Amino acid sequence: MLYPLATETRQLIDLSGEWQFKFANHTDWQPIAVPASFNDQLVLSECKNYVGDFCYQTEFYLTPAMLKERIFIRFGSVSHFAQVRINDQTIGEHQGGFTPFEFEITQAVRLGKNLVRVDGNNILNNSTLPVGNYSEYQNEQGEMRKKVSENFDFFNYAGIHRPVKIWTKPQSYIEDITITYELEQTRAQVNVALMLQGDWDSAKIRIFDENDQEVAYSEGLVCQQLTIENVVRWQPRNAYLYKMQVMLYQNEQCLDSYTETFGMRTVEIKDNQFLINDKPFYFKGYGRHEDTHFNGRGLNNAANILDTNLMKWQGANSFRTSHYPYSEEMMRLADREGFVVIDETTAVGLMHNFGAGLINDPAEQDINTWQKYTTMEAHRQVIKELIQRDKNYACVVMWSIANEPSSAEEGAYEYFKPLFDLARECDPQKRPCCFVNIMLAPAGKDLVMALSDVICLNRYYGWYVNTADLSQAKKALQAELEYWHTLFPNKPIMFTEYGADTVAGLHDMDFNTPFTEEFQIEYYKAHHEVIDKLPYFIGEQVWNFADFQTKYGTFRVQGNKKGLFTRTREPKMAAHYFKERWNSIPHFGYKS
Ligand code: GCB
Repeated sequence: MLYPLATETRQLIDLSGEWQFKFANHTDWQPIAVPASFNDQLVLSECKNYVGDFCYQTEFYLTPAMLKERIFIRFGSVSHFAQVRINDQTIGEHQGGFTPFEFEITQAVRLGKNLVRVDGNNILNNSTLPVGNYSEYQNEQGEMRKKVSENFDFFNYAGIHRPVKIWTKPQSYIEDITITYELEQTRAQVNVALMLQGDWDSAKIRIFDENDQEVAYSEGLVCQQLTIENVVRWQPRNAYLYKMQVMLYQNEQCLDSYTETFGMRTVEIKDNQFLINDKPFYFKGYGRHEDTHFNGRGLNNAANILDTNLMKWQGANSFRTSHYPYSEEMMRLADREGFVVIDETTAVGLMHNFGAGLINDPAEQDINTWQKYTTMEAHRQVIKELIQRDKNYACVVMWSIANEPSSAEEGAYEYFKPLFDLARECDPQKRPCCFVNIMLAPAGKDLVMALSDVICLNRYYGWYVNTADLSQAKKALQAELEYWHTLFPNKPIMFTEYGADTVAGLHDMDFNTPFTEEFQIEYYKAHHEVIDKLPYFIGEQVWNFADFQTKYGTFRVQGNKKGLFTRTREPKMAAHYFKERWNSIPHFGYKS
């Protein structure tokens, strides 16, 4: 799916700004910012925690020139369901809160003023991703209310989270561009598959380097091959992006033009190493969240740029899009800045018995996740949409099919096998695929790891278990890592999460006091003593980059405090510790 850009044949209107908003059944509209979550803009707790239907609307204007073209409306994302109306005509709907969708609206628009209305809802349940525990109850006034208790550890922010754009395209247009390539030393054979609409007789492709010099040209039909000599590869933290201009022609006349940027690198897993451009890469970085003050989960470009610069300052080279596809703006930034990305679906919360003791109905306690949840369809959809959207990014080196599913329960392998197959089939670049394993499904109990190319572990020894006992934590960690290695000697192992909640400003003489800034550092040092010695351990992604908002719970004090930075991005002491560490670990060849 192409990112919305203005070109010489396409116009773009960005509808970001102030829209009108109301909860369903309310009569009064009120101002709201788009893109952003509605939750933190409305002050009252019942608004922040509202579950159910809501409406957004705004106006846009079309000129006579625009009406000669085909006209589309494109949403970066709406959490979690949206039905779109233009001038009272229903145009289409989309389920899934973290992927873009686009509808043609040519037949519904008119010259001058047009009205767009979005009827959305933020309900999550047993069939959606993420998974939520949905219920209904009567409040003190006897009114029915809906409730979603998150089956995951981040706040269920909702609304129009990413930009909305009106995009004109010519009558015949380029719908999609898929780029694959073979790299041999300094030569690249680039294969381009075009999806084209309407009438045309040829497509011309020009590739430009970063100095805007043309390095390859071809003319033909929907599949074309070009050769680039003296290729500069995309490297972690040293990105190089080519520009591919695709032009659609009929009778010598250019009908449409679109420019896709792309980098080229190889990815391979061999002898328990993760090779990028044939060299063993070491992941240094984070699991993150799209989470900021005011914007909630909505796009915050300033925060994205600040975060990227903070990660550079620390010598980080990678992150995982925990636990959902991030904005296209962030993906483009990562591609440009050379951050290596593990690109994750929305599959989080796939564990029915997670808080078994807290499930009220004892009859529910023995029910198996893979019988209880009906997420297969949503899971297939998000895998397809994610890969379709992000397939051309060089920064994406691996797809994460799920975070912490119940992978030790019977039925887990059968659930995941077709999903890994689907991801491998959908990806034109055939990148590795993984899932992220939870502590409750350790080596020997987990049933899914055979499908995963990398053993990605979220581990909390010394925090949720062996709390503050770092010497026991080290022993338990070492034993588990060795066990995984015995089971899968050729698979590399990495942390996709490890961390300890830390309240900024909390200090103690005793370095073993949980929640203090001193303890956070000691916790990480203990883990590094173990992993630095293991040649097959290929990366450390800290949980989390910054403190973030979660649902309410006795384990959470205004959210999750495992950030190395606060929610407003002040560094905790551990941020400096990692700056020293990561700046002294090379991106390649650390363990060789
Ligand atoms: C995990 C989850 C993450 C949580 C984290 C924690 O394993 O993947 O979403 O926030 O633990 O802090 O407990």
